[in-house]
Amino acid sequence: MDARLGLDDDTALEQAALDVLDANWTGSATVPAVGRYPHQWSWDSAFVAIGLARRRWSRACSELLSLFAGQWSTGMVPHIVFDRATAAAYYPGPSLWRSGDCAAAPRGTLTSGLTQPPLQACAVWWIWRYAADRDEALGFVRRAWPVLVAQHRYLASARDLGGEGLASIVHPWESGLDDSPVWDAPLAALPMVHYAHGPEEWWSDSHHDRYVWLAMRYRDAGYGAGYLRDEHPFAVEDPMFNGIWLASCLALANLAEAIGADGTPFREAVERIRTGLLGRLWDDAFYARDLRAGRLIPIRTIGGFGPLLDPGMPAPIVGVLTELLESRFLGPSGYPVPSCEVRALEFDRTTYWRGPSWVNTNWLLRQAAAEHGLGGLEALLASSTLRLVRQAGFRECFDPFDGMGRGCRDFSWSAALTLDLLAG
Ligand code: 2M8
Repeated sequence: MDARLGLDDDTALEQAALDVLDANWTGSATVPAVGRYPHQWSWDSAFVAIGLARRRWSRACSELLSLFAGQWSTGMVPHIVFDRATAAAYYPGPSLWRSGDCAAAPRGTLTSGLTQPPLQACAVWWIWRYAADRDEALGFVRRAWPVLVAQHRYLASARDLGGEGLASIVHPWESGLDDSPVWDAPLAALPMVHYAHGPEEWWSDSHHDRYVWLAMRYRDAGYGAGYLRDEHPFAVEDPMFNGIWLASCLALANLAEAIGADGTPFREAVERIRTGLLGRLWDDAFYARDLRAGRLIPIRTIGGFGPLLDPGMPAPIVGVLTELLESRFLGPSGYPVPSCEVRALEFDRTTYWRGPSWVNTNWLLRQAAAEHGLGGLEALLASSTLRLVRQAGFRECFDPFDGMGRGCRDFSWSAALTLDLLAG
């Protein structure tokens, strides 16, 4: 299903989105796309739950609970929870991660050893916010609460590799913006490696080999926190990951009120992350910091707008970011928002996170615009995203110049967030 969906008919568009989500539902979770992504991914599931919260409330809860079953005893929520039935259909699968050999991994559930942007508390907030039955919602939030608290503790301890309040990612896959040009330099600093692996049409061999090599090194070090801190060769403080973490801390502070818990630690975490973002990642825009090279990575991508998710970002910074977004991302593209600055040498309109526009990052930026009272931007991001899916279907990503669909068809977060955008 990827024919033009009809420009005006919201009901048909909504039904088409629900059909995609039903087709991608395994009975316990939603796969990002049947075939190419046959397991449960962490931030994908958070986006799916957000989209379902106003349409299939109970399923939104089940989606997250299924992901939470993969949580490690360290508190880490893994980036993939594998479906044993389709284990061989995706590379790298459980045999690369070998989570079963790691004492911290859950028993009976196979997962990857990495995490992804921690959007889950925001998704739980969405579910709370749109619940019809308060008692049922309270029951769900109480179940999710210890998982989220442990997840956030893990980020603040094991992942504060720079010691200044920000969480580090230790693999490009943890960013969710996998092949972003931001990772080119830290990847180039790794030794040359070659592995035989499954067919890949997305990456150059050397990049993918390095992804696999990094994952194997971390695995062979027993996924230890000490190894990450002292030896792991890839450690980056990413503005999108940390902006999402901050937004989730705010959600936890709000959820604390709902269940009568203490929200103070999460409000303090918001302050700490904001200070880290401004002190460590801000220059003339937000950039990722390569901890191993000890420098900012001077490439402007969609990731640099993550800190806008903070409603407390100082107004002058919001002004600079808005200007940057309009002049170098929105203006030059017909179908925003490109994942890389259009005039950058690294920009590539055809390749995944190196140029194409994505529904999830559009949705995040729309949330950010709403937080800062930027009504025009909010409306533009909503309408241009709906225009993309109406014209090209629920594709994985889109050409930022002509809106052509790229990557998978019937992609879950594109469908789910369409539901949320239609609901206003
Ligand atoms: C992409 O990432 C996976 C690896 O995790 C892949 O390329 O195979 C990214 O777009 C990521 O953000 C997303 O969560 C995942 C599943 O949709 O696909």
